[in-house]
Parts: sequence; C-alpha cells; structure tokens
Amino acid sequence: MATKAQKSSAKTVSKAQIFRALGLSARMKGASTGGAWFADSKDFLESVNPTTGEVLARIEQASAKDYDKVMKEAKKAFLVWRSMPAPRRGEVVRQVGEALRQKKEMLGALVSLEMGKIHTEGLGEVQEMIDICDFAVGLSRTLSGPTLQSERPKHRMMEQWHPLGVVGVISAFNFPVAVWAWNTALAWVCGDACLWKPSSKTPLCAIACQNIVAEVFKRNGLPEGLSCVTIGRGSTIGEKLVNDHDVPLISATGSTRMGQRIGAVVGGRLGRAILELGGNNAIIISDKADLTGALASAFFGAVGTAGQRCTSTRRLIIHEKVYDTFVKKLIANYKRVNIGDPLDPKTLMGPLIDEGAVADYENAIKAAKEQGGKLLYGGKVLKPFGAATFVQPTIIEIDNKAPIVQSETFAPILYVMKYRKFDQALKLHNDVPQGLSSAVYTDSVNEGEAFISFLGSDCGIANINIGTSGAEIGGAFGGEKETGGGRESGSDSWKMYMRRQTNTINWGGEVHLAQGVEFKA
Ligand code: UN1
Repeated sequence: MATKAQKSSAKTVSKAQIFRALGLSARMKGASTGGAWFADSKDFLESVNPTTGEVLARIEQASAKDYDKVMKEAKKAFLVWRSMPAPRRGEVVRQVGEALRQKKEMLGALVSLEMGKIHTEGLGEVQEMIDICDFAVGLSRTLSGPTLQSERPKHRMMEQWHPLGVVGVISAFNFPVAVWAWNTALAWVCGDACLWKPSSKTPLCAIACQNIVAEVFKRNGLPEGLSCVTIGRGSTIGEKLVNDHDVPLISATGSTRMGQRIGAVVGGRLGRAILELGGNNAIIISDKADLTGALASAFFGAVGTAGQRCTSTRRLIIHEKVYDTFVKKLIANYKRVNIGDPLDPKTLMGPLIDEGAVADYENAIKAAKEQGGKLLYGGKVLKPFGAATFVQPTIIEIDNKAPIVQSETFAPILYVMKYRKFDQALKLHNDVPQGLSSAVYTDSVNEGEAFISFLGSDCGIANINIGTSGAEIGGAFGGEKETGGGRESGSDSWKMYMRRQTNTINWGGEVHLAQGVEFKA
C-alpha cells in the first residue's frame, strides 16, 4: 500500500535517466525468456511518446519462430517451477515486489512517457503492481481447497488446486504494467509460467518490467522461461498465442471486438479465457447525495487518465432536482483542468494515446450531435506540443438510447442525462451492452442497497459513494455482459490460474459404491 500520496517529483526526470534506470535503449529486440533479448523478424515497431510525437525507440518484433523458441523455454521452466513449494514461489514474488519498489519512480515515469497518463497515476499503477505482489505472497501460503463430507463410511473428499501450465497474458496500452502484474503475480505463485504479449503501443513498459523481473528470477537461480515476453503483431504473435493448445489459459484485456475474437478462438479449442473488455460505466447521482463527494468522484472518473480506463466514468445519471447545479459545478471543474505534459506535476490531463484515439474522440462527438446530443463543454482538439493528441475533456447532454452512448469511446467524453424516479435511473443504468463498473451517490440506505442488490446494477463492480474507477487490487476485477465475464486480481480470482482436482480417499479398506449401488459377482 502506498503510505503517502503519490507526489510527482518527476519534472526533472529525463528520458535518458528513465532509459538508463530501466535498461532501455534506442534500438531493442522484442522477445525474451529472461536472458538476452532476441528477434529475427526485421519488422520494426516504433514506440512513440504521445505527448510530443517523438520516436522513443525502435523494437524489432518477435517473429513466429521467435514465439516457438519462447514457448519451448516456458514449457520447460513450468516443469521446474511447479515442483517448488508455493511459499517458495511466493518468496520470489516478494522479491519482485521489492524490485518494483526500488524502480517505482522510474517505471512510473516511463508509463507517463510512453502511455501519457500523469505521473501520480503512473506511480499509482506501479503501486498496484507492488500491492498485487504483496497479495500474492500471502496467497502462496493459503491456496487451498475444502475438505468435503463423503457419503461413504471411512472416506474423505477434498479439493486440491494444481499449477495449470503456461499462461498467456495479452494486455492493453492503458494499463501497460499493472494488468500484466495482476495476472503474473498470481499465476507465478500458482505455479504457472507466463508469456506476455503487451500492447504494441507500449512496448517499452513491457521491456522495462521484464528486465526488472528477469533479474529477480536469475538471482534466485531459476530457469529462463518463467517470465516471457513477445512483442509482435496481433496477426502473428497474437494469433499464435490464442491458438496454442499448449497455453491452457489466455487472460486478455482490451476492446470487446478483440475479446470476441479471442473468446471464439480459445473457446473453439476448449481453452480457458479471462476476458476483461469494454465498460460503459455510470454513476447515478441521487437528489439525496453528498454532491461534493459526487463531484470529486465524477471528475476523477471521467477526466482521470484522459478517460482511457476501462473503468472511466462515461455516463452520469442525475436526479432532475440536482441536475442543473451539479452539471454547472462539473463544468467549472472542467474549465480548471490543466492539460499538458503528463510528467509536469501541474498537469491534470495528458494526451490520448495516438491520433487514432483523437479521431475516435472527434467521431464520437460528431455522432453524439447528430443523435440529438448537446455539447455542454469541450469538444476541441489541442496541440500544446505540436502532436495532435490532446483533447478537451468533454460533457454532452444526451439520451441514453443514442447509439453512440451505447458504445465505449476510449476518450474523456462524459454523457449526462436526467432521471426522476430511482427505478428509472436503475433502468437507464443497466440499459447498455457492457457491465464493468458502476456507482451510486446517495445518502439513502434504501437506494444504496437497491443499487447493489439483484435488482440493481448488473455490473461486476458496484460502488456506493465512491466512483467507478480506481478499484483496489484486493477485490476481484472484471465485469458482465460485453465486458467478458472474467475476473482478475484479488479475492479468489487465483482459481482461474490453477486446475481443480477432486479427490476421494478411502481409509477404511472396504469398497463402497456411491449412490448405494450394489455390484458383486
Ligand atoms: C483497466 O482500465 O483496464 O480500477 C484497469 C481501475 C484500475 C484498473 C483499471 N485499478 O481503474
């Protein structure tokens, strides 16, 4: 847990310092099993600083052949790793957490440099990695199944959880380090080897993480292959990974479209998938709410990370009695948002990831207007440093039924709408195809309880008097409907990374058949 607020001190941190501290250079290769990086595709990927458009580095991507080499090592390493007692694996993950603590400042700065979130959020992301390592260390001593009552005399039943194999992790640009850690920290204590295909928009974050972790595995005398990375195209590496029968579990974070493809392929080979896809997260703001709290949460939820979290607040469903006051206050906050360099401590909102994201932002606003929406604030593309990747956070008044409101745009666009009766608010709330995160602001016990009841929010995450984004690692993270149904991170999500075995043990010597069946010659 972070013990104090993450104050940014990164103004003085230069790209050169970040690169030096994290073992990065201008030209690198995209495949690793933990030793020297390699690749032979001659197909180069550019890592681009979204703030300036500057090319940060060129990475030779992993080829299909490189993938095979990586997989071979991962499978071998799994056999060694699964034989180690889980608490010993936990000790290695504890050291990974320590190594991340050492590099927190620099890794957090790299996240800002390559992805564009502001430094306090970059640091927060690394903190999430540290927290999940701590969580996994405890877990390594408590991975457990129940003992069950047998119907047969002198018999005992129990469940065991065994390591699964090589786990494939596909992550998105918006959480370029934390989501990988949620998966790997758990998978490692569960006894699995991990192969990571990071987003092609944030390869440096992946290289830096791998450098940190590989050092720890090496120091512990462990074989290469427990932590693997393949930076490469979806059409080569991604397809190989999801089709690979030697990968029993794929954990993927990204768009619903991507998830549908992965779900179909992995399902087709009867593999296991954890899918964490799009959200369309709303806050209901009741007339019985503390509006100051609601304002802070809506503001962070919608503007934080420039609206590029899966959990970003995309809709506000506001009681008609407080609607005008609330929206006015929100606009006043929006006007004060400092937009600029994410590494400048005064900045509250950095750039979008690339110009494609800006095009999505512009298209969504255009569509919203055509579909009856009224622009209340924002709507403009800004170019503080030349690159057309900055936008104004935007508020649009619109009907929930408008097609644009029904789909997720990964940008800081907030749709606001009114309600009169709480039941109507709940209906509007659930009337979207996605189901990740949700919140209600109310001081009414009845409204709060209704919201988290079976009659209320249909999302995987439902909060009272806190916002939709910024979930803690201790809870299971994920959502329903088009969000994909997967759960990662805390609670009992670890079960997805292991295989369950039911055991029945006869300690009485006599054979008894279940269900009273008699079978004697
Ligand atoms: C994501 O956007 O994919 O709850 C993950 C949050 C973060 C994780 C978001 N802890 O906003």
